[in-house]
Amino acid sequence: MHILPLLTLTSLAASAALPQTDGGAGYPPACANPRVRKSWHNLTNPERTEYLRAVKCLFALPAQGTAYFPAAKNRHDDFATLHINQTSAPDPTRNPANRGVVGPGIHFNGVFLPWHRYAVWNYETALINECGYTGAQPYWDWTMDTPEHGARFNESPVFDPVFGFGGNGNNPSVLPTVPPVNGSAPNASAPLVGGCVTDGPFADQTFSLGPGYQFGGQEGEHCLVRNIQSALAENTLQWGADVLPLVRLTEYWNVSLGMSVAPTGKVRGIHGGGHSGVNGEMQNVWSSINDPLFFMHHAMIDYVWWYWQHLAPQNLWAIGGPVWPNGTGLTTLDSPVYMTPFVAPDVPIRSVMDVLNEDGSGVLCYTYEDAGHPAP
Ligand SMILES: *[C@@H]1O[C@H](CO)[C@@H](O)[C@H](O)[C@H]1NC(C)=O
Ligand SMILES: *[C@@H]1O[C@H](CO)[C@@H](O)[C@H](O)[C@H]1NC(C)=O
Ligand SMILES: *[C@@H]1O[C@H](CO)[C@@H](O)[C@H](O)[C@H]1NC(C)=O
Ligand SMILES: *[C@@H]1O[C@H](CO)[C@@H](O)[C@H](O)[C@H]1NC(C)=O
Ligand SMILES: *[C@@H]1O[C@H](CO)[C@@H](O)[C@H](O)[C@H]1NC(C)=O
Ligand SMILES: *[C@@H]1O[C@H](CO)[C@@H](O)[C@H](O)[C@H]1NC(C)=O
Ligand SMILES: [Cu+2]
Repeated sequence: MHILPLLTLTSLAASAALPQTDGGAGYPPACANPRVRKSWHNLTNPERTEYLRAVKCLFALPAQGTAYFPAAKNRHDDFATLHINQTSAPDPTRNPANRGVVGPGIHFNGVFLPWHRYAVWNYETALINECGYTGAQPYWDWTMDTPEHGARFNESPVFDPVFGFGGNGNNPSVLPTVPPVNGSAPNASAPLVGGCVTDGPFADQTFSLGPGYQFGGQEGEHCLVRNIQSALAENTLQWGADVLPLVRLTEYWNVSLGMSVAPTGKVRGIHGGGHSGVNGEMQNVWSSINDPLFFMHHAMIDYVWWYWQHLAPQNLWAIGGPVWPNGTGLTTLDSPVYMTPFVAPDVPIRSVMDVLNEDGSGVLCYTYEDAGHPAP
């Protein structure tokens, strides 16, 4: 059985659930023509090629934030610098000259989902406005790459060398330097990373931000590293066993935290499962955003939040959780989402709650094609 009635837009329109009329096709006036995000599994090969072309275009455009982060070389790097800067690093060994924020951060707190939603939206906007991309941001429905669907994670179409993002690193014994970290950061001495990716569109791409919280310089340019962990991913990313227990939770903060600390008691939630499943750069809490798969994964995380937001009327505007990962402060709809100055204006969380902007006060305009999985 599938959850079509509650979640497809056609049924929303048919049931007159939308508050205002006539933005066309039942969409609200402020969002008459939403971007419709589809599962990568369901894109045609020409659609996949077009997305990959646009991502490569961002790598070819100059950075706009070099006044703040001189090591940024291209437009893709601009997003990396913001994520690194916004990721909390209470580490006294961090070089003060390039440490970025030592603050509440964007993980394990209430702004985690809104920040990443707004980041993906701005990335999608850059693909469209700066690279002429004709589609919407796809999402990586990794539940399709698990035994639940008779599939293997490492055989996901996202790893295709021609119509995907390329595959695994080629040298799993290589352990690039990752700065020592404490707290909730990855265990740097664990064998987390493999080798440079050698096929696909990003095999020759070099990165000047990261690894870790470094804003360039120390490590020089480095390759894209992956070390796919299929067993971990397959055990963490199934719809029935992992997503449903999460979306059955009824409080925003429980859902948000549950993305990283699984309600099932497993070591990782679906957020960590995607990052650690790809591994390498994707495993890095700061510089995972270098891997273009970051945006595919976070679109799926956003899909799950969006899905939950539409499971009950009170969910759409539900917010909460601490400001600091240590539990201090309370996140509200007025809490800021930082994206300035070279990606997008800062907005309050309330501006990114409703992806269809039904009340006209927000900044987003997109929706998801439902993945067609069983309802909770
Ligand atoms: C980096 O983080 C610091 C600390 O919060 C902040 O003051 C600064 O504006 C950020 N820089 C950019 C370019 O976002
Ligand atoms: C990391 O934690 C260990 C164990 O608590 C401690 O000995 C070390 O000084 C910490 N390092 C940093 C950089 O905070
Ligand atoms: C970190 O990883 C190493 C290598 O796998 C392991 O020996 C060590 O126990 C781990 N430390 C923690 C704190 O998990
Ligand atoms: C949310 O999580 C907290 C802490 O685990 C728990 O006490 C509370 O009952 C949960 N709320 C719901 C509605 O599940
Ligand atoms: C949490 O972190 C903030 C910022 O470092 C600090 O001011 C506050 O005292 C901490 N709260 C607790 C309960 O540790
Ligand atoms: C994706 O394709 C599969 C197989 O063709 C189909 O069953 C499913 O309904 C499609 N999903 C969406 C969201 O279109
Ligand atoms: Cu992040």
